[in-house]
Amino acid sequence: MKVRTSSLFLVAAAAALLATGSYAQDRAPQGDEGIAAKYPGDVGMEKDPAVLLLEDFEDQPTVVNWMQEGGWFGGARFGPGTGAQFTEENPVAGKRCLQYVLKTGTKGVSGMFHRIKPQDTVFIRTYRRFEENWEWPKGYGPHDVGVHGYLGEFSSPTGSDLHVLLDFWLTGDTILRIGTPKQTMTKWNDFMKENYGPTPVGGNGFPWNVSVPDKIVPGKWHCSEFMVKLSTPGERDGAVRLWVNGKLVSDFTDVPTRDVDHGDMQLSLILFSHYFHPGSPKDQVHWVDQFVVATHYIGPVTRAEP
Ligand SMILES: [Ca+2]
Repeated sequence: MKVRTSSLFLVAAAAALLATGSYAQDRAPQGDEGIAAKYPGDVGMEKDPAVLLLEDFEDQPTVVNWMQEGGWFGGARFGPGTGAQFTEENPVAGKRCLQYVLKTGTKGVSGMFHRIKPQDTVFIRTYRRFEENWEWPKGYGPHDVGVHGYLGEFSSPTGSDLHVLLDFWLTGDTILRIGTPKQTMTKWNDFMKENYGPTPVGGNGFPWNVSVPDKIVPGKWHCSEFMVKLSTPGERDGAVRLWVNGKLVSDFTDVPTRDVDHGDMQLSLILFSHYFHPGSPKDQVHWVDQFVVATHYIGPVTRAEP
């Protein structure tokens, strides 16, 4: 009876929230509630009006000059000898994925960049797999991907006016970090502690305030997605969310991502990095696949009905 009363109360509360509209607007989607559900295997997803970029590595990625639109720049090179080569071994979807070959001490291949049409809200989904005998570097990172906002010239990934970076950690954890070195807010470590409580792996990473994410399992694909919504200049109404394998783990809607001096700043640059600060402890490989940037929640790759 107690359970029943409680359930009824929850139903009534949910109905009340839906009636006000606030719950329906603010609830973060999860699982297959995104764009990917409409495109099994991600096939044809690039045509969706919400999709800004789909890089599935099925065809040769387009490489352009620095800061040009329509492709990857920043030293993007592929093929034998570059440390980044295509393979047909175990892709997430399609026939191919990209394999990174790390030699002992290597930090990774050069970070690739891609310009998107400037946005206030961006979702980024990526798949990553580490070899079964994977050994984590004994230090910071690796970074995985990032999104940047800046005014004037782009300086560097961590020197831009706003950067939100998806990182992995040597404990097999997934975390989102933020930095705004040229804005009013610079001390994110303190801000996190004072406003959001202890962070999972320290520093400027957002806590997992919704659920604990799946650990990275070497040999298995790990799906991460994050979103950044810019705040009204000078207000604490920006949003940052992180999903791991389709499950929401971090959800913050009071983030000051844009100060009054950055009213014209938008999200315009994507970083595809995979950078290990201390270098790989041995020769080993890892893979990426099905990278998507969109204006709405994407979700994990879905499969066609049998
Ligand atoms: Ca693929």
